[in-house]
Amino acid sequence: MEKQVDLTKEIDTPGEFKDQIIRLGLSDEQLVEMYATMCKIRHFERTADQLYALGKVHGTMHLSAGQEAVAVGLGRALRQDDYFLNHHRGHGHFIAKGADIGRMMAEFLGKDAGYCRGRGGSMHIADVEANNLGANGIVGGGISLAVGAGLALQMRRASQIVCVVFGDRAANEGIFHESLNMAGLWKLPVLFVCENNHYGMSMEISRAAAKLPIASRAENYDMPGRFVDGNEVLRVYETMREAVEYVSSGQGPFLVEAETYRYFGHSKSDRNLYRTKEEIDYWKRKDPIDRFRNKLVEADILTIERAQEIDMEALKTIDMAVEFAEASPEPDVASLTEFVYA
Ligand SMILES: Cc1ncc(C[n+]2csc(CCOP(=O)(O)OP(=O)(O)O)c2C)c(N)n1
Ligand SMILES: [Mg+2]
Repeated sequence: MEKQVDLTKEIDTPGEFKDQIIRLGLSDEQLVEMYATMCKIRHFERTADQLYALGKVHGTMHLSAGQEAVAVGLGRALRQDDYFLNHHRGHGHFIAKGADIGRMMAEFLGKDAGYCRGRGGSMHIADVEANNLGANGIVGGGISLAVGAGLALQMRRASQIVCVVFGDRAANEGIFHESLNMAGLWKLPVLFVCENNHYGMSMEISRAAAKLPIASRAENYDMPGRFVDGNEVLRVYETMREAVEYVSSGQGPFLVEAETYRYFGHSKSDRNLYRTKEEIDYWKRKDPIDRFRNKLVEADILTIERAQEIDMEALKTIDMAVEFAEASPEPDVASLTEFVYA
């Protein structure tokens, strides 16, 4: 079977960017902030990788470098008090949704200041008070939890929605189909976001899905479905904004599939032997941060010098988060059995 992506195809349509900005009504400040958040996520992932190599991180890790535009486009479209669930590759989404980077790093290092008091690690960042219902190491696990949260919101007649992010391979699990069916049937306020990075561990999507795009599955569950270039932050934002408006108006659930690519291996045990150089080169040309920076510079919204400064400031923020995490105490041994039972 042919791969899903034509590696020779044009990446951007000339002249599109200015139209997009006008249509979306984003200020220069907001655009630059989106760029800065993408830089922060990239540095966060690189730094987390380095900390792992130094043996400081407990458990494994799934890094999302390359997928920053999905996180930032979605983060801007969601409202502060919307509920949020995530999967194992979720650092970027939490950062874009406003999580405290120091507490995230502390969680990775198993420190008491971490979001789960150092007990969860990279795959378990949760902050229930901030309506962040957590990440999940069970592929597809968050999808059904989102349906439960959506039902609770509907019964309470709340104005918020719940958003859940999951991977392309989670969309092949039974839980995806059961959950979308229920959400479509009961018209629950759930935004389903499938982050299609082409791989579930090492197998390419075209060898795993009978029909693409995944977004077309929405029709079977009576909800709108959209496929979007997940490496183009403004297109992601526009699509997510449409989806958030639809779901929060009470019309029911919505499925968005954002196509993107991860640069690192699946997890820390991946020797990365299954991708061609041509494929990697294609996606490097489509890099979400480079593309957005180039467009901002072309549109005179950012100078190259200012872009470099923003990048350095992002790195500094991450370094400070690491300092905070390293200086934080270990959890008290006496608290070992706390949080085991609810
Ligand atoms: C129910 C279940 N099956 C298998 C696994 C092992 N596993 C962890 S991640 C993964 C691939 C997930 O791929 P995808 O959903 O596309 O997310 P991505 O890793 O690409 O972000 C698998 C099979 C698991 N954690 N849970
Ligand atoms: Mg995947």
